[in-house]
Amino acid sequence: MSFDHFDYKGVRFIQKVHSEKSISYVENELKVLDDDIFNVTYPKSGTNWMIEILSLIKHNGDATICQSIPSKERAPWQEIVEFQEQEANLTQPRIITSHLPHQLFAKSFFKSKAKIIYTMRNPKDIIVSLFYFAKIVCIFKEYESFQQAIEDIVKGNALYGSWFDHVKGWMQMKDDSRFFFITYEELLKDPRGSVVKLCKFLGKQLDDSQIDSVVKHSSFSSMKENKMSNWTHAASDMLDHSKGTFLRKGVSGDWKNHFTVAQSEYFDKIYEEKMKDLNMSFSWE
Ligand code: PPS
Repeated sequence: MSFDHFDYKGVRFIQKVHSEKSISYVENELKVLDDDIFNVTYPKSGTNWMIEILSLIKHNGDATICQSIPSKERAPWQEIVEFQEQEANLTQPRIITSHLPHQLFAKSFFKSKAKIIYTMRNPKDIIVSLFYFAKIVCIFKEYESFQQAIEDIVKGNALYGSWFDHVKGWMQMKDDSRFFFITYEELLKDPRGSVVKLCKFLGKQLDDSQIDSVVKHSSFSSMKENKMSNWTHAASDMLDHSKGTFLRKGVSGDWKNHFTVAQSEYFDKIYEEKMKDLNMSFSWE
């Protein structure tokens, strides 16, 4: 995927969406509040799914807000140029989304009691998701081949830099009580159990029917139907809706339909080398 980009402290950003000023604002000026909830991910890891879950938890399972306010306004991306305008409209506890790597995150977070939820996904499925995403985002040039999409992740040339560095950077916080990490695969396997764990982490007490409502309204089928969550509200010069849908397949393991055996072995070898110092295993392994 190619796009007009600039690098900020070695990380790749999108010219039309970010600016040095908008990233530096988050890094150095954003005033993090103690009850802020940050939804942090590498792109295509389940960001929008977590926005929906957190929005529903915040509103005790009531889907009214999710069905009336677009996800990008309910839980805006803090590093984009429009964020400062959107920030003014957020109600507490604020849900703020970010794809920023650990080293560029808001300095004031580290002195606060705010919380981070970090969602990870099998990088092979991220590659597949990105491959299709590149077809619908107007400012991206489509990949010429699937191998190119693999190389983008392997070489750290995709947006927001290296997936490996992103995960390793954020995992430095794995034992911090303000940090909760979960995988896309766990969310798929046990959505209700995941919501219960999230509520516990957030100190939110929901009864059984409220939890059921969170699970129901954040399901792939509900989100695909919900115009406020499925990105059909995005302007046609941003997403080309004739080329695909944002909520594409919503499964794990689709990589098996796209990687050749050789590509899978190539990626596994690089994965092993780059992740060996982390000493952690994830649910997709
Ligand atoms: S982005 O552009 O970085 O914000 O994308 P992100 O939201 O992180 O990831 C998009 C993928 O998440 C899938 N998705 C879901 N899967 C299961 N259940 C639910 N509710 C759900 N919501 C979003 C979405 O379909 C993209 O994955 P793929 O594999 O492309 O389908």
